[in-house]
Amino acid sequence: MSQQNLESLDVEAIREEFPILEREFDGQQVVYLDNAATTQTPDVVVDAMSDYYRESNANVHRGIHHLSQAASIAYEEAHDRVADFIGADGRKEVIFTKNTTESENLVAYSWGLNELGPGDRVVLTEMEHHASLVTWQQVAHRAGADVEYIRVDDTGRLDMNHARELIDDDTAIVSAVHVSNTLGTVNPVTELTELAHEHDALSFIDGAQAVPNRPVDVGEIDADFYAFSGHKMAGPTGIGVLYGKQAVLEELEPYLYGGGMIRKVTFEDSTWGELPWKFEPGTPPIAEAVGLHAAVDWLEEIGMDRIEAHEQELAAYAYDRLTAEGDVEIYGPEGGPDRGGLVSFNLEGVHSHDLASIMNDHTVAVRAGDHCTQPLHDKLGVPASTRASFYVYNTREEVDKLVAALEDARTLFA
Ligand code: 7TS
Repeated sequence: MSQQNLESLDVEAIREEFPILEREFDGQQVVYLDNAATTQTPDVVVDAMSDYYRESNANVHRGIHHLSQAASIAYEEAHDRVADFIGADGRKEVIFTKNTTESENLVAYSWGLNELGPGDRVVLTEMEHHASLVTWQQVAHRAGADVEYIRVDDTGRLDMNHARELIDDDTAIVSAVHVSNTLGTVNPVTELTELAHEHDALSFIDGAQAVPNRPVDVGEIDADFYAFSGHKMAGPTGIGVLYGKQAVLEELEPYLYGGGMIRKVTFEDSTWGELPWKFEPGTPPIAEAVGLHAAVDWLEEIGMDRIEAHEQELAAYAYDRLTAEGDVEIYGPEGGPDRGGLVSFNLEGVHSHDLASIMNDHTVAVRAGDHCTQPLHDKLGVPASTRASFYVYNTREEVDKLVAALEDARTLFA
């Protein structure tokens, strides 16, 4: 995107909606570059949630009274808004969960434990987050199914020839991350879904690092399932989304049982209510749904294509600046269309935890560790990495502060 278009994204005005970005520690303003873990929350989202508690708080789906009706409508409308945002066919395809991890577990338990068996193959990628990798691995173990991993090549991209070899008629599901939270790679998820469908397998896409940062249309991708979290997209913690194709969800057994999800209960047995409530027993995250609705409104007002372009520009800038340092190893593709807005790296001779600690002395907030991708780090041959991840409110000056902090780390540790 051109500099002119970037300027049309008024980052300074956006930053004013986030008072937390003005916080200072030891007299230095925080530089928040840990957005892949959790993004900050704009005032409109905080206000929407506190207005809900002040004006409409009650339990949903139960009451005849005014407040319960107001809460129910707000909760249902949040489903509609999210459905519209990701191109789903309405609220029946949008299940609210706690987070991406729970969305993964819902499908793995409900579909996987019932449908997988010996001889079946679950195909993952080597860059899966543990939310997907551990969940499918453990459910496959219990079901007696095999797990295979699509290789990551030297550039940090998926080896699609290997994908074509692995995805065969024994494959029951392909579960792939849309954008890697460690490598930043944007994966060809439509192609992977097509491959899965050619072999009558299902496809599950982990969109935790995609939906917050780029336009996503689940209809275009055609995946059977797609998951993401509210707290990585300017929304609150405590709410996640599982999109599922209605026809697939209708066939699925519930994962959790209880109140609010049933049609008829006798002492002997029970039948299930309509989608999506069949998968949302108990009191759901109502205020969080209201907050997520506000976050989606806020993101769309800015424009997902502009958010994507802004992050790509920052990631490319960070990639170039870090490469120019000479003693920094960066993982994943070069800055460009198939890299999302994050950069993981190591400074020669310095452990990532030490580096993150030096960064913190400069009030630069980055992540150090394996980012819940241990097997991928094993493959990269490093125990950990340092990750800077960007959002719509970050600036080039903040990238400069990150790079400037490297000098201290060299002096102290290298
Ligand atoms: N999938 C991906 C690709 C992720 O990046 C994360 C969280 C998850 C799933 C799990 O999301 P949750 O909301 O259920 O926790 N990733 C990170 C991270 O990179 N650092 O902290 C959390």
